[in-house]
Amino acid sequence: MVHLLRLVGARALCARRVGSPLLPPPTRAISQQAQRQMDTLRPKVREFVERTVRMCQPAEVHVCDGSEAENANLLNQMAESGVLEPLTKYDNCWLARTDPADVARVESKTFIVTEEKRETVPIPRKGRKGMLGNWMSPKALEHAVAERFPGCMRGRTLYVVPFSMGPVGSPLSKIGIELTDSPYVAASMRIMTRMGSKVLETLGDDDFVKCLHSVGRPVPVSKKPINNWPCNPENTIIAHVPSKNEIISFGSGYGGNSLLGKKCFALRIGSTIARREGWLAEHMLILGITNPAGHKRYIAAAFPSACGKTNLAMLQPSLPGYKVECVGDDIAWMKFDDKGVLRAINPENGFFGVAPGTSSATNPIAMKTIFSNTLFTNVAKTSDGGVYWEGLEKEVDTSVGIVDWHGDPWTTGSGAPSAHPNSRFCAPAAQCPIIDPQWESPEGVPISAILFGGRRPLGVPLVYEAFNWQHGVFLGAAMRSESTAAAEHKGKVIMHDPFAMRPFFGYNFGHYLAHWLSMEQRGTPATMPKIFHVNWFRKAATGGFLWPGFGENTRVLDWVLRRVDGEDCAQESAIGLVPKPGSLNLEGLKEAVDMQELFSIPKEFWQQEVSAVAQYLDEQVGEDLPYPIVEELEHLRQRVEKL
Ligand code: GTP
Ligand code: SPV
Ligand code: MN
Repeated sequence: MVHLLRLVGARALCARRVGSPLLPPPTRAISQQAQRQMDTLRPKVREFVERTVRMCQPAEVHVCDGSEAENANLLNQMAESGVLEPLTKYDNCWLARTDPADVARVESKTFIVTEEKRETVPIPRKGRKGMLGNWMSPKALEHAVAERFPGCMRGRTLYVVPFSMGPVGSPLSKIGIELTDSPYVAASMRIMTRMGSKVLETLGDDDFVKCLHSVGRPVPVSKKPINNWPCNPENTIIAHVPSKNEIISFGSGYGGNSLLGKKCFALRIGSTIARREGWLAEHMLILGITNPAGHKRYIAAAFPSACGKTNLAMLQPSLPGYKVECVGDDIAWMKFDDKGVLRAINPENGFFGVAPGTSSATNPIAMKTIFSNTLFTNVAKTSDGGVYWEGLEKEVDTSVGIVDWHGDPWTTGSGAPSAHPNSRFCAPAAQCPIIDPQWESPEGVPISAILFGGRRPLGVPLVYEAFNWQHGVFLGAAMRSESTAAAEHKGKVIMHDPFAMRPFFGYNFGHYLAHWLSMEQRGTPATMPKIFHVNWFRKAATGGFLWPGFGENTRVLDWVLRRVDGEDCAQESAIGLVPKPGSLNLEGLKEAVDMQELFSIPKEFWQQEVSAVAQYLDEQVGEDLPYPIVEELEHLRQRVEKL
């Protein structure tokens, strides 16, 4: 940033300005109080703030201390300016409605910036568009910044948000500072991360990840923001510079685009740090599970966005005697300790969970977590000051009036959904009634099994186990899933989403695979996590799900744990180890399940699957595909031919 901002300072006057009025008014000097706050900052932080102030020209600067009083102030200010509405039915809960043009991550405008393109993305075969991330050169970024940032915060307050990913002071944690002109982002970061003065104290004079964020609408705005949600979708860009640990985001105020600790830091920049330092930064939930004998283990699971991580992380076991506790619902940082045991922390401090589909029937634990101190975005609102979304039909009194996520009156059967499919709650993790006692353990929790999975309506069985680590890495590489509303994709198509990380790789996926394969050398064989593939979403010919899912997924976890214990309950199949007939505990299952169909491995489907994966890996990863993955693919092809 230092280097970049210096250049920008020099070029600011001649740079073409986008999304702002032609002649912005001159800025007044920031207040003495803000200047005093800035004077207390240590040199590296202060330099970052001062350079940003010079470039972005905010009207005011506020260094966040993370206190209750500060938070109350922020929330009340946002309520006054119409950014938030209080949800009077609950305790300290608020609703934000975004501009309908700013509702999800924008993968097409997300870039990794490196000197060499190949550091960021494998070179696709001729004529193919690369699908494993977008590369930008440092020069192009410099230009993009110069076009967007000078004066972009005029009339707004710049919030200095110091945050720790992971418990403050844990050896596995990392510190970032987000400079943002969005009070919504500042308040959300206080929920999603450990935020405030303590972080600055812990940081001292060390380096930190520099996160710069602007909604990209200097005041006075050229056109009135929709829903009081300033954003600049035409000029949105989310850029990451791994070599400098920098994130630069412009134009969007929502989710992973703007809460920069989450996908940008913990996954994209995180994966590049993890590669350098020899660990893993993954799009995974972490849960603790105790079996009826009282033996507790931890499981991590990677499913693509909106494919069930939050739900599994908060599972209410249907099998008697089981207990599940939640460590994290979206991101895991995992490192082998000096005994060769893989240990994981959840770098986050809150849940930014998909609202639609969340109900007392599907996720009662989430329902107990989200009705205090929570920011809701793009859900529907009831006339008695509560929230509503698809899935709550049986829980909300139908006599109340409902306004949809646009703020318009809504009734059942009006066609369009009341809540945006990617509407979310942002709630403190500590409020989760089943938060794991070890969730803030500085050394992390030991991981016994890793699950990969996705939405596969056809052909893919409920669960199967990898033959070994190398095969497990292949299962991650070959992941595919039906697209969801969490990103800008249109329609339901089966997309390749290796490791559920396709939108989040911070470096070349081929190198990422080599890194994963190399992890086997770091682990002790006896405690190396076993790898599984699961699919809750297989459908019957009639269209319904074949498996009841949610709490009933305990039955799959039970089988997984018995495999971890070495029980002889699996048999070989063409695609991996599947449960021996009768070994999946179905006792007490309320509805009949067509196990034949749920576990069938249709030859034709798998032949197509093999060619689709082969084509994808060849076209997309090409020269950078590690040989062991090619080998696994060939072995799968041979086994499927024998079906
Ligand atoms: P991100 O926050 O985007 O990373 O999503 P996530 O992986 O945490 O997904 P989440 O748990 O929020 O689930 C998304 C949707 O999947 C919700 O509508 C859930 O109701 C649905 N879902 C979750 N688990 C199951 C399941 O076992 N079976 C079925 N049929 N649906 C499920
Ligand atoms: C996801 O899309 O995987 C999310 C939501 O968890 S966001 O933070 O917007 O990336
Ligand atoms: Mn996610």
